[in-house]
Order: sequence, then C-alpha cells, then structure tokens
Amino acid sequence: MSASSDVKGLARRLFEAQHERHPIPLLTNERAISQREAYDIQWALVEEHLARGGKVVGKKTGLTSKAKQVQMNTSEPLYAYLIDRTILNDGAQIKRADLIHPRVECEIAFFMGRQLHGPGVSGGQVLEATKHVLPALEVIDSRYDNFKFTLPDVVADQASAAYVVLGGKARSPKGLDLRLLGMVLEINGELAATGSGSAVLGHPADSVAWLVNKMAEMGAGGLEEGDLVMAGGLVEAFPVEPGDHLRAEFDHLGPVSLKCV
Ligand code: OOG
Ligand code: MG
Repeated sequence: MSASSDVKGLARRLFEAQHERHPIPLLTNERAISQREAYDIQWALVEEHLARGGKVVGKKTGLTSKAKQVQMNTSEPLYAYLIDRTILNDGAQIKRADLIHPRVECEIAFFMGRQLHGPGVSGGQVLEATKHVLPALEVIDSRYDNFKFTLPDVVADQASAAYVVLGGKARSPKGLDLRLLGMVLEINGELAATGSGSAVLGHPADSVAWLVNKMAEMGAGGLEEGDLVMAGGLVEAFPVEPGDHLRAEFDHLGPVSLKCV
C-alpha cells in the first residue's frame, strides 16, 4: 500500500467512527505514527467533510492547559481544524445519541479581524489581529475506545472536535486582561469548576500564537481573516449525559450554555 492511500484509509476509519458513533482502537496500536503523518491523517479526515459540503471556519488548540494535559496524560499541545456545521449558538441542545462519549470544556474563542501567519508570532500580535473574543463551550468526543489516546492518535482524530457553542458578548480584547479573566462552570446549577485565562499557556493569546507558529512549522498556513480560534480548555473536560445543563459565566464576556438531550 502506498503511504498516501494508507493516510486516506486511516482518515476514513476515523470519519466512519465519527459517523457511526462507534469508538475504534488506537491507530498507534498497529504502527508508529509520526507527527507529520498524524497531521496528514487529520487533513485527510477534514477532506472527507469538505467533500460532503463542509467548510473550514477556524482552528482549535488543545491540551494547552495543565488540567487538560494531566487529564489526558499528554505533555504537548496540538491544533486542529473546525468545520462550519459544528459551530452552534448559545443555549444549543446537543444530542447524546449523536455522540460517542462527549465531554465539555470551557474556552475563550477568538475571532480574527485579519490574517496571521507564523513563524515568530507573539501573543501581542495575536491580540492586534483579533476582532473580538467570545466565551465558548467546546464539546469533544474522542473517536477512540475509552477516550484514551497518544498524541499522534488525537492529532489524527481532529483533536476530538465535535461541537463549539459560542455565547455571551463579542468584545474587543483591547482593554481586557485575558490572562486574569475568570470563569465559573455550573453543571445542573452546581458549581463544577473555576478557572482563568492564564491556564492556557499562561495567556489565551499565547495559546493562539502557539497554534499560528505550529501551523507555520507544519507548512499548513496560518489564521485567515474571519477564522474562529478556540484557545483550549481552561479546566478539565466534564462528561455530559441527557438532561445535563451546563452554564459557564466568564468575567466581562458573559454566559454561555448548552443542554444535552
Ligand atoms: C483533545 C482535545 C483537547 C482542549 O481544549 O484541551 C482540547 C482531548 O482532550 O480529547 O480540545
Ligand atoms: Mg478544547
């Protein structure tokens, strides 16, 4: 088998797992996968969505906080592409039956006012190129058995991306200290976690800068005007089941919520 048909075959496996809501064993159980190949498989997976009319509307970083790295037993961040039909409005209902074993994360989302390409991009340059920031919940859903993986596996699996729920007020980051911006997550009315922007690589803009520079390193371009960028979970991810209502309240940016049905 040629290397490129192997990449497509592995992407196809992940695509079918997404579609059939059926978890699969790790790709790395069969053979070692390099970082380069892992991003190639992810891109081939994205192409499966593009071939069905999906559009790339942004990017996400993941595993940028200590809480997430400890939870997933990894020590390096990653990036992935976001597809248009997965972006939902505040208060969205997500169907448990559409997913394998969903978990929810609290994040700060960036909306880019202009393009930004690495290498050498700083957090300050990210803030200058940002039109506004929004409070967000990300629904992740690993396509692997038991929500366990190694870094190349999760890179190939589009960083477990399932949905993004955008809420609150869109605000320019100018005049906001995103590092100290606090958030509180309530699940079914009970306090579940508190966090702040500093959790993601010290500052959410530094997390976005990491993504831009990593994309440059991988020869994958960077951020485009109008891109939505998720800066990574500030606290660990929480499993959700039907009936659950999650609401995060961010300083200055307001609330964002979703319901699992
Ligand atoms: C990988 C994706 C992590 C984040 O915000 O840290 C992520 C995973 O934990 O399944 O999206
Ligand atoms: Mg995330």
